[in-house]
Amino acid sequence: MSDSRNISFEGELRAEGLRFAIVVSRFNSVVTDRLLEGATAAIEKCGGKSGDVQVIRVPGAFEFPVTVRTLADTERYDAIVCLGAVVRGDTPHFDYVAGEAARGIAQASYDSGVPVAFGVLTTNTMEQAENRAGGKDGNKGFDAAMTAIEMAHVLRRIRHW
Ligand code: INI
Repeated sequence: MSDSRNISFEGELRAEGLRFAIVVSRFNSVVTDRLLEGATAAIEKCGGKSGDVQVIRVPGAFEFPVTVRTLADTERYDAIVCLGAVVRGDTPHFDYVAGEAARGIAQASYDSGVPVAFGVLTTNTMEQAENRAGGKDGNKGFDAAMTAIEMAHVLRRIRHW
């Protein structure tokens, strides 16, 4: 097609000049500290500056939605990353915490228009969580930050099209 507007695009993996908030849960901090290392490594790899990254620690994943919504409402951030680990126990608690975290984070992102990356592990065991936080299955914190960088550019480009 020859229409010059009919071009496809993807967000660039360039973090320079972007401002990020990373919300990290203290619950299961053995895992979430590793996710944070991965996320900051991703931003650094893409040229982001540590002064443009604000890290906010919250008690657990259930606290993500209201924190994300409040951060998004400040309009200070190009993207937000949530890093948590919800590990299944013997009671239905897991389902409430993981379900509300996912639902509320998504809702805050839809309502605010700020991209929010879901770096929240939901696993049956701690071993599975550790494998995904810098272990044999990679680092989902790194992946979440890469998604945040890409989506910041995608939404910016859509808005300025
Ligand atoms: N919070 C987590 O982030 N991960 C968990 O695995 C978890 N479990 O298993 O209970 C958890 N619970 C705490 C919850 O997120 C809240 O902080 C708490 O209910 C107070 O609101």
